[in-house]
Amino acid sequence: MNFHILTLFPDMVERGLNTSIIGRAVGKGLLNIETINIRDYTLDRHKKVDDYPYGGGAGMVMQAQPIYDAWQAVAQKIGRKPRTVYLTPQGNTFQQEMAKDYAKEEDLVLLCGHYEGIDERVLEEIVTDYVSIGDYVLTGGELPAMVMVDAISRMVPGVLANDESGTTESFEGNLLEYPQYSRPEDWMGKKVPAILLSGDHAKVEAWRREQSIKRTMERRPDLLADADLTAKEKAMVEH
Ligand code: 6GU
Repeated sequence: MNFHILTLFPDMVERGLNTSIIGRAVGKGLLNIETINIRDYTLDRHKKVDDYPYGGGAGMVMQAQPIYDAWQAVAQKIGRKPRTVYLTPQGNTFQQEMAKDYAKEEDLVLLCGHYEGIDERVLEEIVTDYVSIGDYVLTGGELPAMVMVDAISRMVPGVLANDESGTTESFEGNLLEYPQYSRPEDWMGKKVPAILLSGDHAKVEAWRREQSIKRTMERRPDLLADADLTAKEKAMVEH
């Protein structure tokens, strides 16, 4: 999968995404992460990419021309109009299901804004999806773009090793993950639950399932409405 990230701060994005599992997947050729510096496309002789908002008001607005030309360079390279996400607090809140859906794309453009926003006319021309990562305001779209690349990439086949697999974890079936333990068996007098040492795989699975449901009830009861529960589990949750 190819990510094309349009940004005024390519070094921030590059440094954030070249480590750990994502860095390994790039090394393996499963992912390509290309940053495009919007400033490289300005036709302004002072390399300016923003200007005052018509109608007045605080801050600066990113101009249409450099963004459109940077996006066109990507479209030309891949030979078609790519799905194009604008990262904005005004977008749809990013969810695990959206990460899975974006992971099916061969190419994805992520447009990072700064200042007070981007000239609406270029957004109308190139943006297919408006995405936010939550209800708070950040100074730019770079961190949200990195969040999206991480969440999408781990859904691309081959990016996670088998033992990192995404099937038994938080948000699968809208349940939170069960608690995990590793050595030692006793840490500061706190014991690992005995069932996990029993070697009885069926009992371990049943315990983990119960813990997932309990944890979701306590921490994210809002998820339970859409959780994949058996009739028996639903009855338990309701009592
Ligand atoms: Cl996508 N951008 C900005 N600037 N702030 C945000 C956001 C995006 N999502 C949440 N806050």
